[in-house]
Amino acid sequence: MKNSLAIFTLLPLAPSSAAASDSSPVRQPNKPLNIVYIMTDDHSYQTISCYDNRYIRTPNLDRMAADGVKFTNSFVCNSISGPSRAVLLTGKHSHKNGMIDNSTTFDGSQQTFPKLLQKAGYETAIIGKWHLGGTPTGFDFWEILPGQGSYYNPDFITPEGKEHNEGYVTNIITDKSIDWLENRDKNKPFCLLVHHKAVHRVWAGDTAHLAMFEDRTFPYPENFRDDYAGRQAAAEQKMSIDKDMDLAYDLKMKDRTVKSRFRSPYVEYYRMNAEQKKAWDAVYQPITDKFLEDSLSGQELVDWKYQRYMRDYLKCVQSLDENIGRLLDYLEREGLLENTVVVYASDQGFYMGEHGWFDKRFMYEESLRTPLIMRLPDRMRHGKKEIGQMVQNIDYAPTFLDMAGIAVPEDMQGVSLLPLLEGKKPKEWRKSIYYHYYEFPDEHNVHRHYGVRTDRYKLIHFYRDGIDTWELFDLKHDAEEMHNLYGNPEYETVQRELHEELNRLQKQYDDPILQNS
Ligand code: SGN
Ligand code: CA
Repeated sequence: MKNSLAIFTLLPLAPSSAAASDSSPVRQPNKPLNIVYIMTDDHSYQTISCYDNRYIRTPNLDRMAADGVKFTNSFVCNSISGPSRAVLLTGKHSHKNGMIDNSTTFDGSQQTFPKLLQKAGYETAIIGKWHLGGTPTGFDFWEILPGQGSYYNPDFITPEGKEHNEGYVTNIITDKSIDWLENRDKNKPFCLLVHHKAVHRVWAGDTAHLAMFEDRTFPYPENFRDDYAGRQAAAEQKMSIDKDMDLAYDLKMKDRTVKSRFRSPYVEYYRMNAEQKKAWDAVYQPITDKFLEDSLSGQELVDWKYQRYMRDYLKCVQSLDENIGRLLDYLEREGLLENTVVVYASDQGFYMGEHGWFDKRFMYEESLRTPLIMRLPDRMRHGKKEIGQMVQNIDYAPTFLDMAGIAVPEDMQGVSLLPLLEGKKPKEWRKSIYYHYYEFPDEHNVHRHYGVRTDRYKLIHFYRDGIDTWELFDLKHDAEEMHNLYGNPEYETVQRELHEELNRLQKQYDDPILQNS
């Protein structure tokens, strides 16, 4: 097979500086659109039924997609929490907003879309996970989780100090969001960011859902037993279900004979009140007893870990979906849906056993992609339920500004998605996306890398810290990204064109690390 076809025409992106067009049918001058942006943590598109129905039904997320649009090629710039949140706020790649990894502190003095909305008369709020260090700027109201926050009986940081809450975090974030909507200044348009903790590790479900999925056995992804041949960085990671998922900490086997790498493996359990502990023990004690009795090893143990992981993860998704339903119902009851865009996204994708993994970080599909659903008011619907153009989280800030009728600043690197929502087919839409990940070694040992993805191909460079490897994938023939084609003579032209495209993107986005340096 010869692959000498041109991979793309090099078209410049539509300029991000284009001021919002006044002829847009979606905005009504005297009634600016409200924005509710719901972001979850580590929620994979594989576990949203309108994207993938193998694992769980998510009727409320599906309802959002049915009453709006689902993006089928939605990506992040840097697959990790803090950086993703900084990209969201600024509309800029990590090297431009300064938040390159989770250990950096976000410079809150810079331009963000909530600040620009505020200036234009919006009331702004953020509730839930912040994970950018310091405290939020650009918000009239904020209540945030400290760091990663807790699932059970979580503390929040508020402008008045620390506040303790009894209950389960997903319910509490939703309650707080509804309270804020109820008590906001009703003369102003609003933008509310609802940032959930779930479905982050250690995947602790609400007591109401603990028994769910226990009778299910989930199918294995095709590349569950990957040998990482030809992919050094993939071989060196520490995020495998087999080797790195902890029986006590991650999988909740609470018994003094279960060895753990963690000094305090039962963090969530020790936060629970007596009633919560009782509900927890009723589910996990029999599972622990059976686990000790069976003393599994080898492949049987790996399979058992995968099933446990899936069940616990899905319990958290169940609660998210129900709470999203609760928030949608509130908006509907209040008559707000007719002038509010409700957006759903995760801070990045997640591995549900693909390559044998949990976690994210890599530029491979499962963590490069992120779900993106927008529930639209009637007047914005154009019959098109799926948007296939490549979009990235740098685009959210320009989109929200455009929705509010505010000109998108020149220095934002994303582009407004409003034309796509309006059913237009912009001729000059991007043909490739740029990615750059920096957090090494951290606990999962994923090497630094950057790369380009087109609709068919992906080129990645892993660099620094003892690695200098390139990977090239043909997604049409190898959707699982198991065969590194870099250096394969049949892909010589493709490879050269991808290098050129990568160079072009690094120039366009002004990333100082050029591939040949
Ligand atoms: C924690 C997790 C990691 C995870 C990072 C980043 N460990 O450190 O597994 O990769 O967060 O996640 S844990 O023991 O604390 O759960 S992120 O989504 O916040 O970027
Ligand atoms: Ca995350």
